[in-house]
Amino acid sequence: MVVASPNPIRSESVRVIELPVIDLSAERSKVSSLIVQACEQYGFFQVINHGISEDTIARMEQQGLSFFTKPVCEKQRAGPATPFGYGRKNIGFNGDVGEVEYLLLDTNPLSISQGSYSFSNDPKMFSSAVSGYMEAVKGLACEILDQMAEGLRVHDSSVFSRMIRAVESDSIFRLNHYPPILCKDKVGFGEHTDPQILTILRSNGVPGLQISPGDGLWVPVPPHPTAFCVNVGDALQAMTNGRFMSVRHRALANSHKPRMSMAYFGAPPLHAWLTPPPELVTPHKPLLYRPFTWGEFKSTLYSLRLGDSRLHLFKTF
Ligand code: GA4
Repeated sequence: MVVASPNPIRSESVRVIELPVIDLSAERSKVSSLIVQACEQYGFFQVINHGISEDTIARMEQQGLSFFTKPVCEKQRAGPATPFGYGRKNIGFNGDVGEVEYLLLDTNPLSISQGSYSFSNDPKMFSSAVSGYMEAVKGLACEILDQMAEGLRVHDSSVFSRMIRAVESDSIFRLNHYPPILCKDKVGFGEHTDPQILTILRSNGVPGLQISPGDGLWVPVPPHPTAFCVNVGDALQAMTNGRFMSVRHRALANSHKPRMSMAYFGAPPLHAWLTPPPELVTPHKPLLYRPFTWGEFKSTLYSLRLGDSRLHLFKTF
């Protein structure tokens, strides 16, 4: 459904789309076809009845919020975000900035259990909240990826989930904090697509996320009280031979309330090849991107700016 909405950034058109809210407890074949439809149409959808307990989410949210309320010098004890640690304003290495501070964490279970997390008042509690949350969102991401493969009628239904289940998976976890900014409609995190396979996002109920369906419009995604927001990343667009869309999105800072989002980015191992399963390459749908590894894609994206398109550099024609 499309409805008119007041324009949050002057000179830009905005509309409201109700993103599909998919009930994961519904009948499996129905769920998988709804997921495929959403990925083809929007590249984004929300999931409810996802099986992740409120307690697991609340524990992580509470640890994240208590980290961001610390003075900057204490947050800096997490080290610089190169690749894991605390960062503020600067995004990536090529001059992108935003009204955001963040904590980037490794998702590897060994790194979590051995991580020192000395920046936290209670490092053990922090580590247990992260490992509980990681296990849960990774499980959810794998379940959704399996349903995608089933909905696409791909014979090997774990073809996508296998990549993020792998011990050497390059998945990361990011906590973003957008302090309230009096000046209205400031961009907290500039427009970009997510490079990985799948993103599982949860925010603290404060609006800010917007997606761009590609026609120059920005569409706010109002926060849902219990859902996770799921989106397709560049790697999945390549592995579905362009059937699923990795859609540009951004986050605005709120003028009243602090916004915190928690994003799990499910990624393949560095050596994994991002090629589509055979069923998705046909004479009518020839191979859209040349084969490349996640490692190669990752070095390309870190040489570019946040808002740059990257996948087209790998196109076959
Ligand atoms: C966007 C998605 C994730 O937040 C992220 C970001 C990464 C970073 O902040 O270091 C990147 C950005 C993200 C894409 C282009 C490059 C890399 C900043 C940047 C300019 C952690 C990721 O994997 O890619």
